[in-house]
Amino acid sequence: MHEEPVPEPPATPPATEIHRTVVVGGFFIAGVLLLAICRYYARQRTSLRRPYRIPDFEAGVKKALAADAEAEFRRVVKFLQDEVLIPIDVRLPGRPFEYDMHAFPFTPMVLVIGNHSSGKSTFINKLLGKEVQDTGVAPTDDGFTILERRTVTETEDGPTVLGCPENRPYAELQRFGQTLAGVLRRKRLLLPQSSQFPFGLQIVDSPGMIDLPVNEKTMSESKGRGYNFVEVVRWWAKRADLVLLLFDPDKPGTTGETLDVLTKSLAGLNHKFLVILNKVDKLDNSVDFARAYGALGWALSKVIKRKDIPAIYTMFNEGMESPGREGLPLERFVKKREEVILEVLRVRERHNDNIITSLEETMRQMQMLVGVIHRLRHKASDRYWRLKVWAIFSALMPVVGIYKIMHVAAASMRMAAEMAAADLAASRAEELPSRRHWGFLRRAEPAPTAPPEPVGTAEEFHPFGTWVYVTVLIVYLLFLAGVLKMLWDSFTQYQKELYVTLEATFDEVFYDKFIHDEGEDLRSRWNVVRPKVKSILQARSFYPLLPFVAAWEMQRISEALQTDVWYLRQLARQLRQPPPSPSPSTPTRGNGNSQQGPFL
Ligand SMILES: Nc1nc2c(ncn2[C@@H]2O[C@H](COP(=O)(O)OP(=O)(O)OP(=O)(O)O)[C@@H](O)[C@H]2O)c(=O)[nH]1
Ligand SMILES: [Mg+2]
Repeated sequence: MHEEPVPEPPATPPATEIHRTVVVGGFFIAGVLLLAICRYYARQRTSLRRPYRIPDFEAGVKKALAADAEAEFRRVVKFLQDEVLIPIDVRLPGRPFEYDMHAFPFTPMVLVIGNHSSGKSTFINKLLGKEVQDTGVAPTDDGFTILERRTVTETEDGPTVLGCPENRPYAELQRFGQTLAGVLRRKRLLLPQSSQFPFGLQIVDSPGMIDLPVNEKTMSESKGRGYNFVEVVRWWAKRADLVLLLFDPDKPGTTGETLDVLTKSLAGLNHKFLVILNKVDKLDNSVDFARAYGALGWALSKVIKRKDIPAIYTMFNEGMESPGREGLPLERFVKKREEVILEVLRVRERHNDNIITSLEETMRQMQMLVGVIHRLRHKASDRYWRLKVWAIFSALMPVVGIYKIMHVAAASMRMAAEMAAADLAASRAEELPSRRHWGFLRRAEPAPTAPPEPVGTAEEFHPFGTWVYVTVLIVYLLFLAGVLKMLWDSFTQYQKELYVTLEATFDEVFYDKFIHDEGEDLRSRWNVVRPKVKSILQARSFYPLLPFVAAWEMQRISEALQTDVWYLRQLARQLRQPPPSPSPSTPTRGNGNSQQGPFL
């Protein structure tokens, strides 16, 4: 009978193997989970956690934009400053971007600067429709006056302005000292109904620039003004939405303070200043005009390093032309003046755009600064490591050399000592036969072979005295100190080289950008960033320890530039749009007076 084979039960793995698989699997899963959690937290830390939501523009922008665009605008600007820029800025020595941040609230502002007696105060008076500022041929204004339209007339002194809660950035002026506070004032004015000057706009009259050559030492303190004029003007220019830069035909040159203001105070702010050649009514003929215009254009081309010189507005102040005087036909210049006035009146519309432009520029400047600092840091670290290897090599090589020399010297001295001992023994042995000569009288003895004097083992053998070791050690230490000093000198020299060749480092970092048209833009930004980089380098004497900014921080700036800045522009556009037309029952006032509410 055929018997069916009984199938064997499947082999069950031993219990220990199951146990091991479970443990390994458990560890693996736990590891993966841990990694995921770490990644999640790293993402959380490094990504932009916005307190606002950027609308999905694909799905209808209009519907998605914030209801209170003004508040949203400020929130976005504040978030980008607090979360993206300030954390990097605080780690940079001297906080180079501290005064580039915006503080709210701040009323739109026009700054009027120029040579003394170029007609600044006269222009402002005409604009206000009231003789508010003193005018005169001699230098008249010695300080900064903020003028604003209000429903009552009052004048406030500097300290009151600095603590003004309606314009928070003024508090920053405190850093320029008491003297500036002493020459700062604000005039709130009740203007005639006919005045075209709107509510909610500030215009700032400034002291005339002295167009005389000044020496380096007096430049920073600006001819005894008691405060750093150039820096103060830069502060105003940065905060302003429009800068009017007035020249008059008598002094169209750009020397002294004017030169400083153009090259330092207004650097990188080309987009918001208007160059005005005022008082053209004083020119007798077209030859004089061409000369004055040409002189100003030539002088500007010297200080504004751009291919295209900004347009020069040629005008004269209203009512200043002498009646019946034969000169240039003035109609064209009246038109130009109207253009300038229009620019002033449009400033409130541009205010938010200016904030965005300035914020974007600060971000790009920070990117540029960090890029250059990184390259310098990398170069310096690289050189430092190479020198460190040299230092180790120079420290070890003599040790090996000295050890070898002393070893060989000790061995040869030991050999010499042994040979001397053997010689001694041999000579003693030679003396023995003379004694043995009489040996027949005694019992015959084997001739003793005298052992050589022991010189000790290699370890016990000390051929050199302590002074030799001390001398060798001192020589070695002196040599080492010399080598280290030489290496350190070469490193500091290299650092100096890096400082001097900053331009080359900048070119290296941005070489690919110069292929495109961005080159000129980058160079003008570099003019602003360069002094910041230099002051960081001066603050850190050891470049490998220059501040480090992580890649994700830079990534956040790029992301903000791409997304948030664009969102801000949408908000600004919404804010620019005229408010819904008022109901017929609501009375409106002309000349922008309808917006006086919050500024009263
Ligand atoms: N011919 C002519 N004279 C003008 C014009 N604008 C101003 N003035 C005269 O130039 C002189 C100086 O004018 P201001 O307005 O005081 O000049 P400023 O730039 O404010 O001078 P400072 O405050 O000293 O810097 C005054 O006598 C004005 O009357 C103009 O367009 N044409
Ligand atoms: Mg004046």
